[in-house]
Amino acid sequence: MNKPRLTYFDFAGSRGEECRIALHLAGVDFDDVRVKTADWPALKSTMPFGALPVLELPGKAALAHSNAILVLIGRQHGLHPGDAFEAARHESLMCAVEELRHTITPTLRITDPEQKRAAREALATGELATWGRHVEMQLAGGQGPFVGGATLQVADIKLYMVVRWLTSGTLDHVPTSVLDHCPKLLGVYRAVGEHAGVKAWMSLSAH
Ligand SMILES: N[C@@H](CCC(=O)N[C@@H](CS)C(=O)NCC(=O)O)C(=O)O
Repeated sequence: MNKPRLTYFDFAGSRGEECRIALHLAGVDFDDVRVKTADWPALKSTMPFGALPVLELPGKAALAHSNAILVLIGRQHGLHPGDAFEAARHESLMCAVEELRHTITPTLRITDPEQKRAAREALATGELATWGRHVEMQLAGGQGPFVGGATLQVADIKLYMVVRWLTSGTLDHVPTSVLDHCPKLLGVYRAVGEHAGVKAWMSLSAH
């Protein structure tokens, strides 16, 4: 291996896509390895924590957990705050995204349609709404449009990806308006989506 390798599933979303966008914005030439679902069982036990994404850098051990990967890329390429407290503030938002995903994941496995509806409706009016309020309060003091002000950093990518998912309508019974009470957060989402580098990645990866 002579260049960085990012391994994730073969779709343009969630934790893996966050890392791909960060690598792209950082200008890193990387191998974008996309694992087919059928190949995953054989690979799972070879990954540091049995999950993806995983980043490999020449001469280093494989690195798992999306936030650790994002922070590393951010630190190495100017996409994460240099100030320790400001960095921790960004990381706390990134942790909040992971916590939220862990709240949602069990509802992805519900097969009974009525149970799923009940769980998702409760999620939308409960944990999702509360999560949005908490994030909004964290963003309240900032100038925007990004978490740290005028410059996009890895925490913005993390928030973008989860807001895109939650407001896309693909999560059955979660209305696309679920975060309408969070104008600052939606502002981060819009600003990331309009960022030239992010748009460039989207058009590249659409092919
Ligand atoms: N905390 C980890 C969670 C990783 C995770 O759960 N990844 C999912 C895909 S988004 C996965 O690998 N699922 C397949 C499996 O666990 O077998 C992270 O942030 O990277």
